[in-house]
Amino acid sequence: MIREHQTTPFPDQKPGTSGLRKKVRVFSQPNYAENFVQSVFDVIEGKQGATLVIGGDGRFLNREVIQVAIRIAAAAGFARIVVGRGGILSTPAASNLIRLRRALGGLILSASHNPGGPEEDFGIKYNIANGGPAPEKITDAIYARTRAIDVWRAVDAADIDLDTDGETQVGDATVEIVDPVADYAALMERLFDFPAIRAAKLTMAFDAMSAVTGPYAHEILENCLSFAPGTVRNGTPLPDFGGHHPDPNLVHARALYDLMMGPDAPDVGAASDGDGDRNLIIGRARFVTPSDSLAMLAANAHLAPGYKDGLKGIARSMPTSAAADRVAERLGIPAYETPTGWKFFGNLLDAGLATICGEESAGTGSDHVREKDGLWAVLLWLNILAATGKSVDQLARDHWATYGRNYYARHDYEGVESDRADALMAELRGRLATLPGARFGDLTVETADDFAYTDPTDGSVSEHQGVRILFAGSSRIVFRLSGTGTSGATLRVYLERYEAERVDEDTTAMLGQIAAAADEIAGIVRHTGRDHPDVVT
Ligand code: G16
Repeated sequence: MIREHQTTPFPDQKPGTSGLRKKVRVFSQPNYAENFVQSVFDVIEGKQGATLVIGGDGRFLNREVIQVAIRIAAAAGFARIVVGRGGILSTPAASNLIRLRRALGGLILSASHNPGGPEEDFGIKYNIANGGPAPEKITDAIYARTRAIDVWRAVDAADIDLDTDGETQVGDATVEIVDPVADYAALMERLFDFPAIRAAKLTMAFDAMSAVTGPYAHEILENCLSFAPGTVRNGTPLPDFGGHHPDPNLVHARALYDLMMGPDAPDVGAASDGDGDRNLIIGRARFVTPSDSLAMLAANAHLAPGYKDGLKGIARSMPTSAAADRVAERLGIPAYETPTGWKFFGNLLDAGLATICGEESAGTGSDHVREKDGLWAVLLWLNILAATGKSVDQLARDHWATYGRNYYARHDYEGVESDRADALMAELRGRLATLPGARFGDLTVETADDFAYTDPTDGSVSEHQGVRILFAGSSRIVFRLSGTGTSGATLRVYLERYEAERVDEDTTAMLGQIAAAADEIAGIVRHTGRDHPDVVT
């Protein structure tokens, strides 16, 4: 039986860079998750008889929202609902499952790298049939629907057992509980040379950050690739991630960083985030920035079986450094620059214009799914190290010797009052026309603009995607506000300097002048009251 539940709209259900992310206590309000899930289903077409995938990163509220979403999906007409056992699916594994099962789409429950627990964050994202995040025209329609919704419908049924593989009937829908790891592991085995990785006998520390990649990493790294037991650390997904931020950067993966800089470092240190789509790569005494990692993976991808025929193109988000562009140039393939957000890569991948994509925010991936993929990046690194016999450090040095180096850092000012952050961006946008020709120390502004993107496949235009200040000699500053936070605003300032020959300098020293120019241009201290960033990555 389908029961109708009267409701009223919540005004704040606008999806951000990657779905709707809010505090758990916001999501726990009666009707809050239900309204959003129903709004998704009200907007998408073709539900009758279709398949839907549901899974999440195991954070607090995951199981409860999955049970509700199953009942609403069954009432909406889906014939089959495929759910990861225990409610677990990493974001890339969910993307793979959507594609494999030819599903209409999927619900991914995650707030990614944001912390979890009763006082922390939760999120819901809808992915479409290609396995990728819904494009803006769908998320806009979902938001519009949330503003008008007055009823949600659910099959009147009890909670189902999420922990046992098999099928259960919920109304007219069949709910299938599946192994969250098996299909994904099989895909990785097709893309990469597992025997070569095994034979290289590399040592590694992989920090799953008590988040979703634990079960995937245990299976692939320790069971399939024979890395020593204990290679995977923090490998059990916990609802509160053990009280940590599951964000694989130098602040939140500090223990891994310290290990890799110390005398007992293994060959490779790696980590992934809450939902398994981000990655961190550190060699012995060598941190690789995500922008460099993209460039190095692209330059060497042909060494892995899945990419032996070469790449069709390389795409990066605008704030990501231009290191990958230099690789594309040398390979004679196109380079694409998109706004921040993986959803912008989907069309390029579907159209066969790009094979590898990446972002400064620690995301790298390829056309094997339509999400960024943390373990995929780790495995491609391992495949390249095995094929070349080089260390991470040697590979990085050789890369810079060939292409030059894009020194790069991101400064985050977190929890800034939204009004103050908006004022900073508005003032900056107002100054853009006056900046070309202006000098800041030794730096001369060449161009300054507010990035707008026209999708080459469907002509859709996305404006106001971040302010770019380009200096003579290819140095650059980008300013934008985060689209994934759940309280206040986060100002992100991206600093970049290209050097063709001086490739072995200290990043902080190389970016000092540019950082000073960023404050002078945007008035960061004046607007935010902060004299240093909270996080530098
Ligand atoms: C999400 C998107 C990424 C994007 C990132 C940027 O990552 O999926 O494509 O680069 O947000 O975040 P912000 O707007 O805060 O700079 P994730 O890992 O949070 O899903």
